[in-house]
Amino acid sequence: MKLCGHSVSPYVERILIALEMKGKAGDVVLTDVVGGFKSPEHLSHHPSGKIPFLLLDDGTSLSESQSIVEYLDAVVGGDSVTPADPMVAAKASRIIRVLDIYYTGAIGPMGKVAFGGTATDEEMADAKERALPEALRYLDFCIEGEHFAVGDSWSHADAAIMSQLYWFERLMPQFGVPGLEEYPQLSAYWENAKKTDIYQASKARADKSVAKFFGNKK
Ligand SMILES: N[C@@H](CCC(=O)N[C@@H](CS)C(=O)NCC(=O)O)C(=O)O
Repeated sequence: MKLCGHSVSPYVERILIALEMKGKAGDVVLTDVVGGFKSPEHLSHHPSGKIPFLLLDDGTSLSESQSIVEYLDAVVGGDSVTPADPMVAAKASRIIRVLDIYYTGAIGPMGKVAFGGTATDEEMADAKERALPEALRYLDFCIEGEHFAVGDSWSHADAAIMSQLYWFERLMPQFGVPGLEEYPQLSAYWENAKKTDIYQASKARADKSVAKFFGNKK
């Protein structure tokens, strides 16, 4: 199986982290986008021309990082990243939704500006003063442990959080966004998560990929 994309993307990293948690990192080969970025072949697998997408040996493809994590969790074996307890599983899923809906929506203007786009002063102010603090408060509320976001082992929620917070730490200071100190559950969790081998390996991959694409200007 090929995973098309690069570690510069938190969505690619979500999948690679989840595979590491499963002890199955070797089951998927990370490759460049087949046919080239935004090529007709790329668009045939992902109509928005985004990364990542998964390409099976029989040509079947699947886009959307979370759908890919869930598919791989079901087929590659190893430790499950979906909690067995229904409530814990739902809470892990809630964290992922908070990240993918509220957090990702909130950082939109900063992301645009950081990667060469534009945002109005009003959009930036709303993101920094309202939307991002609201999303982080919600995330803080959802995190239940200092070592695992929910339950008593790694889950796909941890993979989603770690991959997004890598970019939070890397980009937000340049926009004057304060750190995570105001969010007690989240900051205690994040301080521990950062020290783990799983996060350090992800950070090393992402750092290398950022250097390749942006020459460390981000
Ligand atoms: N919801 C998607 C998000 C994917 C996404 O936004 N990918 C970005 C890279 S981080 C991308 O490919 N952007 C290129 C573009 O939009 O042209 C997922 O979870 O896979």
